[in-house]
Amino acid sequence: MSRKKIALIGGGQIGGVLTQLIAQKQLGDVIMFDVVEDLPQGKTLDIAEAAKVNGYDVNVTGTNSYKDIAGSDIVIITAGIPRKPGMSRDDLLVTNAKIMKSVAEGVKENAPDAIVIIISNPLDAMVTLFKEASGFPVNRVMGQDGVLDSSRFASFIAWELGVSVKDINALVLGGHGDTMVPIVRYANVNGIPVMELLERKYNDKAKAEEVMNAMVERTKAAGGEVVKLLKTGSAFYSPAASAIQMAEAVLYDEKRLLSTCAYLDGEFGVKGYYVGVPAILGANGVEKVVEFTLNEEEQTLLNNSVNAVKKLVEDMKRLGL
Ligand code: A3D
Repeated sequence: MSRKKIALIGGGQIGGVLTQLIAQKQLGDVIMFDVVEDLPQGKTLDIAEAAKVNGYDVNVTGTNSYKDIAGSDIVIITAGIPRKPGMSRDDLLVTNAKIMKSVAEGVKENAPDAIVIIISNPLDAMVTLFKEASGFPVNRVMGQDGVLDSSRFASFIAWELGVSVKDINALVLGGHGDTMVPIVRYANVNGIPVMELLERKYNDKAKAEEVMNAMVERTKAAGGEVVKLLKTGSAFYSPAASAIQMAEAVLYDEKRLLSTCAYLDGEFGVKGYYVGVPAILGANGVEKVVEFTLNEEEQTLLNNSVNAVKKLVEDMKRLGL
């Protein structure tokens, strides 16, 4: 069996960590594309030269030509600018939409059969734009948001309860913005509801709710918290790790049920938009969006988040992007 080929479009902070993870996990050969001359060549040369020490045996190369991504099985896109302190993801719309259009053309022309995972922000709008500009079928175009947002939520719960994060199940739905929806009702520690554990810890229902609300708000603002501390860019280790989990689900046909920015065709009452929902990821990309019953409050919050995504998509159209 020949090795898989993974193209990374964007060789910045996230692109670098993606390359390292792919090499260390030996998921396939990496071709890193960037518009900046010599950057992808230099970054991949550095990582390739650690192969002996790290014990990996895949090819890691860089390019400024889309032709070199031909035959890629998976394309992961991080091209675009990240946030600076004080910016929202939506502030990146105009710049990154122009970049995403050119990326869609390059991928469509040179890797027409690839499964595409997008990370560039504002995420839901960029995934929509890629799908429209490339004409790829919806199962082969997805965005990474919920894996990271859910991981952040799980981390806060684990730290609060003093248990391993491996035992936390926590799901975040909706658009990858300030309106995202952490689902409190189903957050659990190996099946035990988190709310019950908090109530027992504090022996006080109101205090437990207050602590949970703080974790929900921290999850929603978690990307901004990192931006504020870094001052020069946004999170890059955790977004890369999250996209790799999705790529592994596709490469190994794992049928993982992961929170994914996926195209909705009526599920959760949403039609024609990309939003974060639970979906089964396997060899065919997004194989199925998995619906479950939301209570009234959760549905209202999700609708609110979908409206924020709709607004961005409309803004893109209005601006002719
Ligand atoms: P950064 O380190 O700036 O890397 C972006 C790279 O894109 C740079 O190397 C650029 O040269 C390159 N680039 C610019 N224009 C093009 C183009 N036309 N074609 C190819 N490459 C191009 O940013 P980063 O890696 O930190 O972040 C990348 C994107 O991911 C940003 O839009 C972030 O906002 C976004 N991001 C998303 C998440 C999610 O969870 C969804 C988390 C963190 C960051």
